[in-house]
Amino acid sequence: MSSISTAHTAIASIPVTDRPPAGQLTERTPADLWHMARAVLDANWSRNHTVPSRTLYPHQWSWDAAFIAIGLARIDPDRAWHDLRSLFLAQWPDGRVPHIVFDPDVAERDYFPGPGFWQVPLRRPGHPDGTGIVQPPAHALAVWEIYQRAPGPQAEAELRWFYPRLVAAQDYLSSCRDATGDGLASIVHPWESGLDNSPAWDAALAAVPADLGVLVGRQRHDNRVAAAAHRPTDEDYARFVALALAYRDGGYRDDELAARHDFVVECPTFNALLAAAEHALARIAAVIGADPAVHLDRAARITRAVDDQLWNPQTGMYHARDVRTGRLSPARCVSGLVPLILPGLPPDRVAALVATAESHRFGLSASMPVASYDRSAADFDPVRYWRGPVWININWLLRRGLREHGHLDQAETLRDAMLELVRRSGYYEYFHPETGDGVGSAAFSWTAALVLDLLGEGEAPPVSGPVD
Ligand code: 9WN
Repeated sequence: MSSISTAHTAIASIPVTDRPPAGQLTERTPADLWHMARAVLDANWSRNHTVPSRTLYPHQWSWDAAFIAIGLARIDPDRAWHDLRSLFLAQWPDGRVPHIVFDPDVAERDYFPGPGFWQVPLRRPGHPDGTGIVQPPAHALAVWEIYQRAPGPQAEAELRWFYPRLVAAQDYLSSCRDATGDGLASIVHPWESGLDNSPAWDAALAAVPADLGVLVGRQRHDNRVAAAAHRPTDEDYARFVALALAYRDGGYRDDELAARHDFVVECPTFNALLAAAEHALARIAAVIGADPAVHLDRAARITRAVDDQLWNPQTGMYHARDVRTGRLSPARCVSGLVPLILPGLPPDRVAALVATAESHRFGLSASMPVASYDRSAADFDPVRYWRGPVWININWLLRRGLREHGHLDQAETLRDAMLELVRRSGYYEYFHPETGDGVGSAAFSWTAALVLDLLGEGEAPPVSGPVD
């Protein structure tokens, strides 16, 4: 792991700041972007993992770790493996991978809700604490990406370490979280979607009481470090806290979810990543001598279920389904375009999804990447979390989908739009969908990591060692 100590040395010389350098914005070359992205990832490195942001998110997050590893693989595959391994050290015996793995050196007051809130029942020596909920399963995809950057005996050993763990994570989601037996995994909390505050959850959340009393004696950390106008409202936050408490107090059990729990929803992005993970596992299995067929079968089954259960012919996209009512959410959210990443999607669905992405609602053809919510919706909000802003991870996935289905020109347009956005604004957490201004954390890890991936794809820079 010599490259990890190199990273440590680099970190020491980088001031921990969450602001990009002023000036020179329009001068930035791809090489500048590359160096700046490395600096963001180095500054956000903490002992054995990368935090999403020093200010807002001081622990390790699950799907962030996958996106971060994809970028790290471009500059330092050892560090990518190491980072992702640290997440899986917190995996539960039932296979779930916590949505946050807590850094024991971070004080409880520096993030809410921290380990004291989650009170995870099972603490195992040598395993870090995490939460009891999950995030989208992007990790198999990341493992396969890292392997491809630097294949060889050591990388094969990593595949062998990850394979049973990834399979256990998939098994947990495909069995315990299949609340209706329809072949889709349900989320039990908006935080599990990764698109936390999306209008996709509004209909289902309306049934959850917004009791502000649950916030009494509990201090929101997010509003202390980010503008309240960008973050979920107190009402929604109260619902988030109440749902987390209910799931926790039910012992993090998943039986009879639809009858016992107030929020049980099938998300198109979550399930598309679940199927994409099976495709990645098939490739991994082929390298390590396991059976790819079982994964390809599962991928095909999940893909069919996404298409059967979540497609809305009126809107030409997928929608979240409230398992308790059986109804699709009426909101047109970007999460409903992400199934484009699935290889087995019927061609008419692909055509409809691309048309929806290119329409005025999402604006794929324009110079700006795709917004997180229908731009023409009355409640479209350009700065509030997942209710309008542009996010790089989602656009990176959409670009993969475009390439998967041969839409290479649109994929290039999207790549250019993403690079232009960070060239102008920096490695922000998310971006205003009209002005392109950066919003949220100014040194956000997955933005930097995925831009490294986009840059690396074009110019094939060195994968390790100093780039100077
Ligand atoms: C709650 C860390 C995470 C991302 C999510 C993003 C946001 C947290 C929050 O930050 O979620 O998990 O406080 O809103 O929505 O996608 O993983 O970057």
